[in-house]
Amino acid sequence: MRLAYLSLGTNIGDRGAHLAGAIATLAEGEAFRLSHVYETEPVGGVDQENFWNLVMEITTEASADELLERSHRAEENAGRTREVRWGPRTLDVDVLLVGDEVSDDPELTLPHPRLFERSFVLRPLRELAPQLVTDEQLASAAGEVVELGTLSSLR
Ligand code: GSY
Repeated sequence: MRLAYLSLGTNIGDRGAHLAGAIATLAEGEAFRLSHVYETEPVGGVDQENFWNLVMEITTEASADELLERSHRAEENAGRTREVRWGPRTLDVDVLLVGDEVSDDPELTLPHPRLFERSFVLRPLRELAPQLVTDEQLASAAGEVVELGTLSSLR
């Protein structure tokens, strides 16, 4: 049993519904915790709507590949299309960390290669796991983020 952290983001349509709709697919019956939802400035240069982001912690027996497969399934269920790189999307799920596993597999690099560059990941991750994110890492990460509240309070 180990802890895995996934980052969820959405900026098309009913953002709360896309986040809420993904949780059961990602957890597959395992115990989980959710960070608050954050409204975040888009990172990546494309002019688009703000995102809603959160981080999910799963206490899991799944392999990293199984977690990646759950993530793809949740994106497909949300009607995800991949037209524009860095562009708007109904749902994006990134596997950030799976225990202390390290992998340079291009399909699933662990820890996630851009984990420490993005405030929209670090703020919610730090809420769940303060020991994983230092003040310095948070200060040097890109993008404005505003805490909105729990996912259930926004539905
Ligand atoms: O990498 C996840 C998708 N994404 C996001 C996101 O989730 N939040 C913000 N704020 N910017 C983003 N740019 C991309 S691509």
